[in-house]
Amino acid sequence: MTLVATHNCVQAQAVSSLSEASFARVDLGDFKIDATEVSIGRFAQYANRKNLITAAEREGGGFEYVLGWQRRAGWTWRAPFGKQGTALEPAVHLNWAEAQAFCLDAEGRLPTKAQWQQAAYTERRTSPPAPFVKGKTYPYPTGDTPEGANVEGSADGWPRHAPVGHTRAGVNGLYDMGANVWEWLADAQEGARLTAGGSWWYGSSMMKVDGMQYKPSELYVVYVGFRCVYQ
Ligand SMILES: [Ca+2]
Repeated sequence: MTLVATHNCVQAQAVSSLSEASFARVDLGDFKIDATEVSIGRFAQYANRKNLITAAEREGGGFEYVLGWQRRAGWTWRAPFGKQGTALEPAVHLNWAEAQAFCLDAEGRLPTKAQWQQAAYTERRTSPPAPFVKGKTYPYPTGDTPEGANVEGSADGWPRHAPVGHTRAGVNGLYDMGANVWEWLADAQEGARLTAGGSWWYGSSMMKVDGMQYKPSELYVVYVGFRCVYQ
């Protein structure tokens, strides 16, 4: 199967668990969007083809926040917490330009705020499964409540990030638009780029639309990943 054959630099064990679900796109009419955050396995295909060395790899490792930003040696998109990640974990420790370059290579782009907001909160499917209602706008990407998302703490089953597509599907059948990892958006403001959805490090309030935050576009940290949109 060609999909698996191209994952030559991912551990054999990880390759076998890279499901095609992490490549799925949802058609929202005006645009399509990845059903999940971009996974390590998917990013590996691209990075290996491009012989890509990311800023986190070049500069000594990505960051986590412990009473301030602290660099962690060896923490990269391949090894989000310092040891090899599995193929379905979200790709993190990537700055805005690295995320956008991936999407452009896939013939897409990072979502605009308007696109991401529409996808995350307003149900567009013709016949969505219960409890979702076509045309309804929800406060959370999970629906009326944040239940089912991977937020702070381990009560949700995930003390840190979850593999993509493993939490409960939310509005428009999308996974982890709320929490798991923040997602880079296209919108810029004085050297910063917007991020949306919150993460496993935050509570559920950051999943709401007003939880979006601008972050320095050069930032590469364990809490921020991305997904792409396609025309
Ligand atoms: Ca997310």
